Amino acid sequence: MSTRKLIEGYPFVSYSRETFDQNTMVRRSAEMLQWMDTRRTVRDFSGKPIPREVIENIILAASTAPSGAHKQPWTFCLIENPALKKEIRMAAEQEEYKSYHNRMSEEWLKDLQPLQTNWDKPFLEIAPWLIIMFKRIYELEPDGHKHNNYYVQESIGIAAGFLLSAIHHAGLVALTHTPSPMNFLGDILGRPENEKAFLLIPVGYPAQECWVPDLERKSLEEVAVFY
Ligand code: IYR
Repeated sequence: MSTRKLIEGYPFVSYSRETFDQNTMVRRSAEMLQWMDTRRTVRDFSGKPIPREVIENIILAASTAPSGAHKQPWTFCLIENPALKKEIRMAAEQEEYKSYHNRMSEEWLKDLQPLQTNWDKPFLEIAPWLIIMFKRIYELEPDGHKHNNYYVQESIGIAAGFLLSAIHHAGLVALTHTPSPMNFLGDILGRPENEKAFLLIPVGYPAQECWVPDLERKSLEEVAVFY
C-alpha cells in the first residue's frame, strides 16, 4: 500500500518495487536482451485482425513513458477503417514516389538498398491497424491559449520505444514508417495545429511468408564506452 504526503503543498506517493538478487538480475537482464533481440522491423503483414483491446493496452503502455515536466506530449491516432487506410496509402505513396525519384540523395538510396524498400507501401492497407503518433509541440486551449511542452522530441521518441516493445510483447510486429514529408497525415486526420506527425506505425501479425533483411546488430564494444 502506498502512503501519501504533501511536499511544499504538492502530493507525493511513496514508491518501492520488487528488487532481485544479483544472479536473478543477471538472468532477467539476459532474458530481456534475448527477447528484445527477436524483434524485427517487418514490412510483410498479414491482414488478420487484432482485438481493439490489445491496441488500447499497447497505447496505454506507450503512454507510461517519461516526458518533460510530465506533459505527455503525444496523441496516438488508431486507424482500422479500410477507406482511411487507403487514403493514407495513396497520399504516402505520392510523397514517397517523389522522395525515391527526386528527393533522396544517391548515398541515401544506396544505404537503403540492403533493405530493398521502395515507394510502394501495400502494408498501409494490409496491416489491420495503423498507429500514427503525433507530437504535441505545445498545448492549445479551446480559447486559443498556448502552453509550453518540453523535450517533445525526446519524450515522444521514448514513447515510441515503449510502443514498439509493447507491440513485440503482445506477439505482434510493426514497422516504424516515416513517409516524408508527413504533413499529409495531419491534414487527412484533421489534427489541430499544435500536433505534428512523428511516426506512422503499421501493426499486425507477420504475413505467412515474411522476409526481413539479414542484418547484424552492433556489438557491445561498438556501442558502449565504459569509463
Ligand atoms: N521513408 C522511406 C525511406 C526510408 C528511409 C529510411 I532512413 C529507412 O530506414 C527506410 C525507408 C520509406 O519508408 O520507404
